[in-house]
Amino acid sequence: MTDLRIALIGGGFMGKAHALGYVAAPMFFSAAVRPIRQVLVEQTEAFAAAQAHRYGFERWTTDWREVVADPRIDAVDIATPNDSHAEIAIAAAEAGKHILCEKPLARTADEAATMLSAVQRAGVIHMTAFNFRRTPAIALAREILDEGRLGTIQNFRGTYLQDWPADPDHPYAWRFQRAAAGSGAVGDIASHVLDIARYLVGEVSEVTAMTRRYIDQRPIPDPTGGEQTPRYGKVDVDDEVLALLRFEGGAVGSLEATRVAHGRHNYLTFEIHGSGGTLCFDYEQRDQLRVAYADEPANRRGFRTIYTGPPHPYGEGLWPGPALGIGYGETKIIECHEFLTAVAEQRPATPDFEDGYRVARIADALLASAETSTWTPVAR
Ligand code: NAI
Ligand code: SOE
Repeated sequence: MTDLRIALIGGGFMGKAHALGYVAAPMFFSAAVRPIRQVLVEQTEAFAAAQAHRYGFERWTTDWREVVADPRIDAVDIATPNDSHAEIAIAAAEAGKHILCEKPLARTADEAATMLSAVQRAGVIHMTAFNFRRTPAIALAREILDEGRLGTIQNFRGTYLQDWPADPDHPYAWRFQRAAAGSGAVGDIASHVLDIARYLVGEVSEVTAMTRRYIDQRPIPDPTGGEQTPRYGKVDVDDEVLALLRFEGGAVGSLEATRVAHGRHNYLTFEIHGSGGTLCFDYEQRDQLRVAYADEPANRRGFRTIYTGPPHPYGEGLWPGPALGIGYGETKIIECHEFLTAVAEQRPATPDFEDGYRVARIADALLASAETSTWTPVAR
């Protein structure tokens, strides 16, 4: 079996998730290649060493450029904040490395376009880490839609409501800075809803949106832990986006994404209405997909709940009983398996940088519409 030697750049939240993916993918699914956790890159020697030991990487460094140029590396996994995705991905593509890059692919669609061009020129495998579409219940929704019994798709209603920074005293971080993140809820969490909307319904042609920022500054953590008067960082991105969508296929839709909905922790949901029925999903009940078919007898019509398990997408590799449950980690394990398999089979991965670029185009249109308060076409 061929080894795939991986460099992981960024050892934070996603560094952990991706490392788990590489460890566990061969445990859950038939391995097409053997992922080797070769090198972990972080910003300081101490943290790089600590995370390399924790996540089982053979070596570590603070210089991603050295790693990307290293002939001993086959694939680069980008798990850094949004502002470094493009530079690293373009260098990795030019060095002939396959790439798994976290979402959002970039801070803007134009930046994403440079990444897409680089990987297309290089002919490497490329993937954007929209992992939620790997939730078995969401992949099952895709299967049900392909069967056609839901008829003509009329409406997509998507939400992503969180409250992790709803407290104004939540510390300042890169996600609150346009220069580092590109946008706030739009790129950080609405991007997931947009990937699911494209995956299940199709391309978005036009949007009208509004954005809001409720918290304009946040305390800058004091590394010394001193008691001096806290300093504050200016927040220059959105906390919330509300939008109406038009799809190229004729459906319409709505999207809400916010970071300040107290009590909503990871409320990623969709509801799809077709002429033949409805699909409902709530990530906080992620092993369940609810479906209602219009052609049921009148006295039997209503929602049924399907609990995903062995007969459903990815079931052959996950846990052996329905409703044993999957977590966030399994979505990353499945995602890493898809990346490894695409590389082994030398075929495009999904979702790829084209998908990441398309989502970025919609995100740009949402932000532009919020500025002009007009319906805004999504550039191709
Ligand atoms: P984080 O802040 O927890 O970790 C980022 C790490 O990257 C930090 O440890 C930082 O030191 C390191 N880093 C920054 N610049 C670097 C450089 N030049 N070289 C090496 N290391 C560098 O951030 P988090 O939450 O892991 O987010 C990383 C990316 O993953 C973002 O693009 C974010 O949007 C995405 N993300 C995706 C999720 C998903 O569900 N798909 C979930 C959370 C984050
Ligand atoms: C914060 O909103 C965050 O970590 C996002 O960055 C991720 O993409 C999402 O999966 C979980 O929440």
